[in-house]
Amino acid sequence: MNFTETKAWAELERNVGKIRGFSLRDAFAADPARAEKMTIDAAGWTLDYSKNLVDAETMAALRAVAEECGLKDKIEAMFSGEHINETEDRAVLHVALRALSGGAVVDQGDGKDVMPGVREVLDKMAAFAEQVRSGAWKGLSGKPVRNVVNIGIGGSDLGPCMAAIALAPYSQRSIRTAFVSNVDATHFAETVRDMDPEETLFLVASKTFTTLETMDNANTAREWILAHYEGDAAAVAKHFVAISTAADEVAKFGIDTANMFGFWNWVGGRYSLPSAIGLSLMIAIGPDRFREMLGGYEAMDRHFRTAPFEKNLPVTLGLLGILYNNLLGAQSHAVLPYDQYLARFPAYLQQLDMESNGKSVDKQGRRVSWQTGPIVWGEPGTNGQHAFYQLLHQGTKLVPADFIGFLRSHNPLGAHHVHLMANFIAQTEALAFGKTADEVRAEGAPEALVPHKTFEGNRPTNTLVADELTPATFGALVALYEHKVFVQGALWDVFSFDQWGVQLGKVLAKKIIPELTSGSALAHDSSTNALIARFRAANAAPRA
Ligand code: G6Q
Repeated sequence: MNFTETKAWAELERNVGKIRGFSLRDAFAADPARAEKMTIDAAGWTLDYSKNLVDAETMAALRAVAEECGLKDKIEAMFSGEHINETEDRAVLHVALRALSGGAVVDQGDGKDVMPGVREVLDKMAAFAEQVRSGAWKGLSGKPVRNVVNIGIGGSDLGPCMAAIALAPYSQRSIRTAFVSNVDATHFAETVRDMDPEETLFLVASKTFTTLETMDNANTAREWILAHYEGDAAAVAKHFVAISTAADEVAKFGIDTANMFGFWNWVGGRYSLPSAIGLSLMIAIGPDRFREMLGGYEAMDRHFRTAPFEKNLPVTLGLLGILYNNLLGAQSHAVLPYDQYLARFPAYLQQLDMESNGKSVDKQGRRVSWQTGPIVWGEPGTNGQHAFYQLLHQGTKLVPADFIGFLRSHNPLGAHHVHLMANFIAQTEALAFGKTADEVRAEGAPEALVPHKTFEGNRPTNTLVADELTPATFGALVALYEHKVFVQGALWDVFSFDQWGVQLGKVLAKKIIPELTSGSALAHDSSTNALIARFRAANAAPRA
């Protein structure tokens, strides 16, 4: 059942006038305990959702929608290894990657417990990470590793890249962690330009080991290493390891499969950070910190699975998002981390959310008549304030936003953290309560300027706060958003764990590759033909 078929949704639709007319000013004035009543905690995080356009009745109705849709059973189906990724006939068990304090987790497809494999790979990663960190792992010429370069794209890049930045305060600073993803050679060239090949270790991260971008970058990296060692093929085994599910392809590349870290088809790319795909992160922060991160993930997983809906963080975030997306017409959702270490978190979330729920057919293959996933975007505060917040405060669009902040800073320099957090707190206050025309007038503004200086307010935000950005709170934060995406996909009745929408462009690019470098006849549309012809002409002419 999708959300539109529930009685509770019909009730919400009947009350849409009342919900649209909701006033945060009035609600806070009427109930001094509103913030307290609308604050919930889990896994080191506190969510204050009181600055949303909801009262207790609306929240109860949203939770009733989730109940009617059978959300509880759907959550259980994921955790118990059912093949809920039906279009690929796979279990969805990224939660098993961090279920380290529990017992068996069974893939219902083959009836096997996946946990022995999970633990084995984790131990193998830990042993390898320690070798690299201690300097015991050496390049061909005997030098220890100073540069770890992860080559991967999409799910094999965004998670570890975002996490390596987020957990930099915990990293071993003598080793630089870098990421090459784009097939644009600039990414490789600029990343390695100041690196000594003898001190560089490449992690080729690709579930399939056939992805065009990753294989181009991996081949170029191999040439770069071999050029340095005058073609000595023994260098490949010392300077490359693989993270993949495809042993044959790894061996073909020349990487010793003893130095291959496996994972499984029940781990989706965008959910794979806690798998071997996180090896670059583990080398950076060490196996103990990596396990602390998994502990944070697991704490949020447990909360999601067991907490009643009214106290459940992922469920609450998911339901509020549905209210704005499906009842109040919001097209996008902003994520605004007030922490420089979370600079890449919005980019990571774009894939997590938009690749999961950017679908337009339901599970029966019918075109949906409702909106599915929002456009997710954001930048770290306070930079965003000096850029796009104008639109958030006074624009014509409804943009629900999540503000994410930490009570303590890793860099307690001068008054920086006080200033950062003052802005963090002030923004949600300003968005919620605005400034009336009378308040502007009372400040002595000329009448002509009053409309320009007025803030309507009533702009909804969530505030998420943790004590400090640690591996554990970080893991819990990622799990929180993974499960929020799950909740929304479940209610929209879409398959959140496939990504067929990325295929077509890949297939057409493969067809166009030989066309760009030959003079073959072109049979595309006139625009595509002209673009190809233009590229051919430019590259046929000698470079000025
Ligand atoms: C994520 C997607 C996708 C994938 C990349 C890389 O959920 O599946 O982003 O991670 O296309 O794929 P490989 O790891 O197979 O190279």
